[in-house]
Amino acid sequence: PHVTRRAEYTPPDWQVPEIALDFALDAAATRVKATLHVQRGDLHQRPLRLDGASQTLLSVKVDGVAVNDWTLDGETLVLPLSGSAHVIETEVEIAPERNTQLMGLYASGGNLCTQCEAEGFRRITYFPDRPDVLSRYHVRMSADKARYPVLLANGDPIAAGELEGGRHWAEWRDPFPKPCYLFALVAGELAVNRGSFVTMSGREVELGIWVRAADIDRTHHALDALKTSMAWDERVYGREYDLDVFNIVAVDDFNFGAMENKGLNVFNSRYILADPDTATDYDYDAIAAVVAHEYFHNWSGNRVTCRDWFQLSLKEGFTVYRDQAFSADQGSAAVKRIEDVRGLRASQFPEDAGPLAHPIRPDEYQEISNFYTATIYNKGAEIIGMLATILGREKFRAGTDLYFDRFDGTAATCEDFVASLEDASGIDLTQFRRWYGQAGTPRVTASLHHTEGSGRAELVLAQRTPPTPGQEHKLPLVLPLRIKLFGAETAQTVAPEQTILLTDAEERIVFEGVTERPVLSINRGFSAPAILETDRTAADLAFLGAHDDDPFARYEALQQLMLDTLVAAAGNNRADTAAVVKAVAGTLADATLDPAFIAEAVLLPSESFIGDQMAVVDPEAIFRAREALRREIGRTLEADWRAAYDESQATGSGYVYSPEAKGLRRLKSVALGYIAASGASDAAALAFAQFEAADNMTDRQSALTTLVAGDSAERIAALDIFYNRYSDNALVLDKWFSVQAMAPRDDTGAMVAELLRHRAFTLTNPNRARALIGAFGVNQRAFNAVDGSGYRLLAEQLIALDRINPQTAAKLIAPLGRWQRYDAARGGMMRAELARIVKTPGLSKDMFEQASKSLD
Ligand code: BAL
Ligand code: ZN
Repeated sequence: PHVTRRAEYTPPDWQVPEIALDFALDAAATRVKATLHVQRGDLHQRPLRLDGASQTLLSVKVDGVAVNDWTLDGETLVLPLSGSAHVIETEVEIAPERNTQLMGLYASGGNLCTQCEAEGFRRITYFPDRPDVLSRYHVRMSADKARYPVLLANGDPIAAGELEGGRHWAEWRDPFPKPCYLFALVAGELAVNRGSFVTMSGREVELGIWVRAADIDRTHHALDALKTSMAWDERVYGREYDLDVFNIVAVDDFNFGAMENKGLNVFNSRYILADPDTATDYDYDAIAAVVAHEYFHNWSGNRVTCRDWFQLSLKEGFTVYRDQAFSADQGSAAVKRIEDVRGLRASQFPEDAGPLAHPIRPDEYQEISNFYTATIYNKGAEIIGMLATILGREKFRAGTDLYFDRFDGTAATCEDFVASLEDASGIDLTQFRRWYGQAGTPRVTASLHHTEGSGRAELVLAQRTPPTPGQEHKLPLVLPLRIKLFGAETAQTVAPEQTILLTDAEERIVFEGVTERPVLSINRGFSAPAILETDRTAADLAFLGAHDDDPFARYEALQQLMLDTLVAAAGNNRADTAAVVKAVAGTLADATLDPAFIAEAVLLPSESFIGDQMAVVDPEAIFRAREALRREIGRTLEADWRAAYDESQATGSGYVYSPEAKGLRRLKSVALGYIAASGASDAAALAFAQFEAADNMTDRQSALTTLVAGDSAERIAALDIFYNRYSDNALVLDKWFSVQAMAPRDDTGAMVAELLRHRAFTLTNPNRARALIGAFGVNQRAFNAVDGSGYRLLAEQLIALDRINPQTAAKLIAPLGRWQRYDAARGGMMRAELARIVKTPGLSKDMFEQASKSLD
């Protein structure tokens, strides 16, 4: 397979400052005429090479004259040119309705839309498909007016008119030079929810959210989120929107969550459509976060783009950092941090510890689509967060201002970003740069020594990053660790919070004036994306769980206490479950705490996170230990759970989307889960009553999830009612599939096999595929069934999906790559399935890269 390497980057031979595109749109056969104004780069004699894929070339002209001296090198169009500037015209034909990969121009729900990042534009027309070729776009579209009454593209609309034969046309011009991955068009029958936003310099921007007419009432939350995002980016980063219109279109078939095309974001409908009856609080939050994320890309991604795809985290890590800060500002920052860290641990830490580990700035790839990963996005965001911590708010802002000023209108690198921060702050980031090139999660050990009566305490910190594929030896990283010491007796501060920059393999920090036994609070706020190993006792953790004044650290102490207990129990070692029950009781009873925080803090760590702590993952033992502890917490505190349930229910009735109301619903759902775990005889009836009375999807789905975990008659009834009520709503049906695929049941594997044959299941819709197959893959116990049936099921589905949509298929392979973490029997069966995938004839390069690397 062809490998692209970062070290081999060379600037483009030809630039294309202007491009005009003329689309004669039709689902079966679309004609695309492209006019490229090309300019030769530095002195060279090389021909013009235009990337292409899956299209039929009809004609080529150079400076107005038809030519036939072109050749195809694979699918690349090679044109010998003599001068320094030429006009190249090509005409091609493409077939949107046969495009199941959902890259390039494709059909979704009767409409036509595009997805070009990373390399989809070459499936539309011949072009140098690389992010450092920036062009001004002029786009003309014509189409059947009845079928495609709305014609949208990037930039501003400039003209429109009628044609014979029931067709019409529209022209759009985008004044900002952009790489082709940011090109977009949409044609279809769409209704619009319009709004407007006045920017900080007083310009009025027309906003539009375009969806099918039946969904228009589900667009208000997204429109509000867009306006809030625009104001936030002005306030926090000084960034103003730059076009007169900003459009968002929702489509049902989409590989990503959404796409930041200039002035015309195209979204997966799950990140636009919401009303209380169909969307959970989690969905509402995710919609606001993704709307913000794509909007923020207008600066961190579009105005300043990436030089090459190795720099992907330049825009993605930074933009995730920005959207996380935005979301934190909309409600409980502590809960948001807890959710983000939980997500990082669920998806990125395992990636960093497995066969697909890569640095946030990778060195090579076979297929760039495989690098839209939790590492590039979420670890990338953590690395920006550490830079913000090290620089402090003002210097960080000065650094981002300098970065935007310096690189506006250009394609930049991660190094450009770091150098801007360094220049603006005067802080040397030489060693920090290692984060960009080194994969793997660092492990930090911390032990605190104190001799009674000495007045001194010494903290010994050490860091080590385990080897990852291709990187045997790791260097020490810069780890900003926010640290504080509490007195074990008085719970007073004995050493105020400070941020220690751990830069060496081992360091010692001395604290003076320590008058009582200190307890260490470390990595407060999760200030560095590391795995911490400390010598804190269960009593210390319980103490911090009750007293730490950093909410994240408080949560973390409780999680560590639970984790230690569960790992011990799963390994058949002595486990002090009573300490966990007591800590949960104390948290639940603490009236000073926000219900949203309580709900997160009393949840046990996930089965997979427990597995990540074990030398060999034992999925059955983990499941049993966790269920037993859930039962104990449920039973011992049953009265408290009922009180919390009733209180949340009473205070939270009548649907409102606000941080307070969300917190109460969350606590209610967690309480319901524990009441059910207690084995109480009325639990199913209680859940079913909630299910039936719910005036919102959060309550309805949480009741369904609780019922699906048990064996009551209400389980089947609720599943049927849910299905029938929402059978015409694809996004809600996705939930119906997911809830069953994630169920902690003995028969989940068999259920999933049956659901694959359900008439509403299809592999052609990525959301549906992810809802069932993706959800099953992260159900640790069901997927790792001892007979290997889970592995076989996933491999078969991945092979089938790869023929339809390689990009989406390849993203679902990760669970099979965890074979090194399991016993020999399971590991052998996982490897056998990976080997079967690799040997499949006609496999995509997406899947080949992921499956073959996963075998190593
Ligand atoms: N750029 C791909 C989708 C996103 O990260 O916004
Ligand atoms: Zn992004």
